[in-house]
Amino acid sequence: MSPLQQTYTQRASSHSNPAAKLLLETIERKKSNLAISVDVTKSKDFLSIIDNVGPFVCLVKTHVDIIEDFDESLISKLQELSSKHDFVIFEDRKFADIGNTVALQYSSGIHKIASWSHITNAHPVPGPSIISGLSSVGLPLGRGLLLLTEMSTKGALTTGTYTEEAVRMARAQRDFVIGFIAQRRMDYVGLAPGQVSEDDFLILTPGVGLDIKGDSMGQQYRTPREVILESGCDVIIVGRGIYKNVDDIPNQAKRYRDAGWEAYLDRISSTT
Ligand code: 5BU
Repeated sequence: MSPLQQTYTQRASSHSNPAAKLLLETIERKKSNLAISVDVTKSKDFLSIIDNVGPFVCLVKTHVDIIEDFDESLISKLQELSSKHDFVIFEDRKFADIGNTVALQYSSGIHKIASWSHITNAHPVPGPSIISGLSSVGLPLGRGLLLLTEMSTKGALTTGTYTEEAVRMARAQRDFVIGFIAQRRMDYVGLAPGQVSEDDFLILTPGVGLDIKGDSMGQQYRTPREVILESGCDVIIVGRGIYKNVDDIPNQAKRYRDAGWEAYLDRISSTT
């Protein structure tokens, strides 16, 4: 059965990767397919936003390298919030180097991403060795990887055969690759017409906004309805749309959570 016809819970039971299972179960438990992207530079703001949106999100997406006053205690505080509010952690590191280097970047340095981030992501541009390198560190820890097969920005080069080859790479390493950062479902990409897909990849989608269509630096926004119902994606990733007005953060989080969940319920009822 296509992932489009299944509930998040049904899909959780067929995933063997612990990070994928955890995310799908969290989505259903919290009735939220909303991920917050917390792109702020001060630890205090970072933790405060997460504590405020925690009840409404299934996942918190981080860019730890932009935090100016980073130290290890930030990670313990993030983990405490993850237990308090029941959300999954995704460091949006976008690895893009040879296998040996990405394994070191993932495990070591100041951030030691693999030790705390359930999910991370990588550009497929170096070829399958980037997956093997990251998998050598992440798989024993029960982590999951998303490949970037499409980007939300104007003029992105992630199209055509690049996207197709990336999906092929993912199919070959299904134990660690749990899905894609993309703008639509990827299960059928690269298959011959009529060929049935056995895949259930998670699709996490940035470039989501309810009020504006983009920013001044090439970002493009679509609504939760377009992303979840029309394009069949699984998780909406929202950043500034939620936290740009500091006094309204919980309200905006709730608004995006409701819009994402309603679009999912409509999708399930229209395909079953
Ligand atoms: P925004 O404030 O909702 O525009 O933030 C979007 C986030 O998603 C930001 O952290 C980006 O780094 C991230 N992102 C994106 O916007 N588009 C992409 O194609 C990818 C990541 Br990949």
